Amino acid sequence: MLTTGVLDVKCSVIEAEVLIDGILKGKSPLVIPDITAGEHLIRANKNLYGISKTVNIKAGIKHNLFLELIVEFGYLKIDSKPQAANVYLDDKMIGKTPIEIPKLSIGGHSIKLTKYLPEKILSYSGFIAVNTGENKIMIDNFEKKSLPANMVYIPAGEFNMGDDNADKNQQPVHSVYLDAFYIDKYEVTNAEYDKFVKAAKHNKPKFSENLNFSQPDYPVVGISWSDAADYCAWAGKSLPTEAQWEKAARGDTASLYPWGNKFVYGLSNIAVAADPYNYTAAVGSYPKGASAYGVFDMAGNAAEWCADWYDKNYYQTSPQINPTGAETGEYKVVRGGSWDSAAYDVRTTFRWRYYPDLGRSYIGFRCVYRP
Ligand SMILES: [Ca+2]
Repeated sequence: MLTTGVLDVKCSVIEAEVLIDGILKGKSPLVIPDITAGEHLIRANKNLYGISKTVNIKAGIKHNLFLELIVEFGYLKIDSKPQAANVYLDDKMIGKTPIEIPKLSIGGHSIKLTKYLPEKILSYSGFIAVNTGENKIMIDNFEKKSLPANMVYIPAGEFNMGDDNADKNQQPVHSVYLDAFYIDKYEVTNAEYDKFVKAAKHNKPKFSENLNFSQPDYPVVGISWSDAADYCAWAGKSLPTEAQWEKAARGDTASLYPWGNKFVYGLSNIAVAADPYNYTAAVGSYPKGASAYGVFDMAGNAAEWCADWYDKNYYQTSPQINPTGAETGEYKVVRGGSWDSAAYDVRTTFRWRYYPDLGRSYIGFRCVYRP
């Protein structure tokens, strides 16, 4: 018994793509000699034109279908003053202004723009009704948002990550592009962390009763990776990726220490006899040891949890744009060395790691902000 029919598709434009039930069958004009009997969704499109039609195929019958294509899409250009704002179309990041979307379905679409400036954040949120043909929108009425206190702006751009003269896990040196972000100028302090403990009813850090570590303006230590991540989320921030951390520490010149290429005594709280601190020190105690971007204690004091899982071979396969570390692992990345580290271990490229569940007296953290 015959169970198929014949479908002959012609369109108002030649060489339109013909899809049957979502599967591309070829270009018009097109004859399908053995289409199963029953209902099928036939679709044709070319450039900004398209049409869909349901056809009920009968066995043993030839169906002639003519599809009149209509404009289903519009062209949209989004621009802004200032330019180079991040563009989110229907909640998906699509690039920076000015940007052209050559084929966008007609109807309402949401547009969000953000631009990070050193002192403030510009943001815009709205809708556009896209019509057939050309649509243009120019956004210059940004809302100005202020930044949380004590955050440093790190501009978008490339920097060199790694060190070919150091351990294998820091090789090879590779160029990384990062979107702009803000990073805490200081390590998160006990006083700041205590606000979170009280507000979120979170467990206290391990050394909250130990006077060597518990002063309000000292970095919080003895917290697990999840404690640190929870704090960041509570503060509307996140842990830095390893790449963000390294860029904030070494600046555009790829310096091996935050202040330059040579180790200098007295610019960081590490494990040396001449150092006035046996354990942690108040954050920001070494202003001359700040990074080129003005971020403090990126060498020593508390070592710092990063967002990434650690993989010693990661630099060999790291994506070039906004890398976020290994998919999974046993350890989380820890950066910057601590009051308990030797000079070699507080270099900006030095990759250390630790078990995420364990809090240690030499590991703290800081946050990044990307609203
Ligand atoms: Ca530090």
